[in-house]
Amino acid sequence: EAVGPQEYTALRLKVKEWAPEAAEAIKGKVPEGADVFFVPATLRPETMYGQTCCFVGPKITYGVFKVSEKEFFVVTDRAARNMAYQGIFPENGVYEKVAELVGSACVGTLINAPLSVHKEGVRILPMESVLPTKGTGVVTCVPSDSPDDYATVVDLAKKAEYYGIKKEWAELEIIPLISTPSYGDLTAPFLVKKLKISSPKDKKQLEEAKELAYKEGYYQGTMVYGEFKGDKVEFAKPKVRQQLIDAGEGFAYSE
Ligand code: A2H
Repeated sequence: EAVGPQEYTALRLKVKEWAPEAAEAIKGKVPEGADVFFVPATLRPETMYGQTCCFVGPKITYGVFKVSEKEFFVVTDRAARNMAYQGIFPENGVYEKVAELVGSACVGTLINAPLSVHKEGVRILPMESVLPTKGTGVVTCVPSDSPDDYATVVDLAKKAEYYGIKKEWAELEIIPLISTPSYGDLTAPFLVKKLKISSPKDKKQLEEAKELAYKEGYYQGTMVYGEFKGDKVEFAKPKVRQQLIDAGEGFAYSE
């Protein structure tokens, strides 16, 4: 766990098509024609090209918060409260919840993920290990570079029926984004295999894989995709972050 404030990049993932249960839950509460965004918080903005889905905790209750008449955010109450003191809502300290959504009801929702190669959109999928007490409670999935994300999508595809999802939602193409001397250009799949991680429940090995991936990616990584291809990750990270912010697709969020 990090000490001191974490500086995240929050992303705006716009809903293109709601899962039926979620559509029912927000009916009459979110104005027709307004945009709703799932808002994940990430420490790896330079990997956003590789988003293949977006995770919610299936048992977590999220709020739908009003940013303006035309814009609403799906995040935890806790995150909305923090955002209200960071100038993200119109009035300082004020956050207005118009509806509640349990994570499981959102599964299958189609969203647009900024920068992702998957322009057709990606799905909201369940991840048991999402903490309601960290970030926004929404986690965007980059299986090339996050061992947790990779182990989860493999498990979701394997047990699609059990999870009540379509297998193909968990099987979007994983593209190489970052190359490192030790782990090649698909760091997370490499480490998951190397540490013999067989499920998202292998907590200890996943913790180790996450440490290794993060350090190696940050200090030794070179971009092999996107506008900063050929540049060191350390250099590309703030650049991609700033681009997302300038494009209105992301914003700074800290806690
Ligand atoms: B990261 P830190 Cl490619 N519960 O984004 C569980 N995990 C959460 C979360 C929550 N409520 N909120 C954010 N996270 C994840 C990308 C990524 C991330 C990559 C590689 C590593 C990585 C794509 N997922 O994180 O405890 C988010 O996943 C490993 C450090 O605040 C976020 O960044 O340090 C990261 O954990 C924040 O973790």
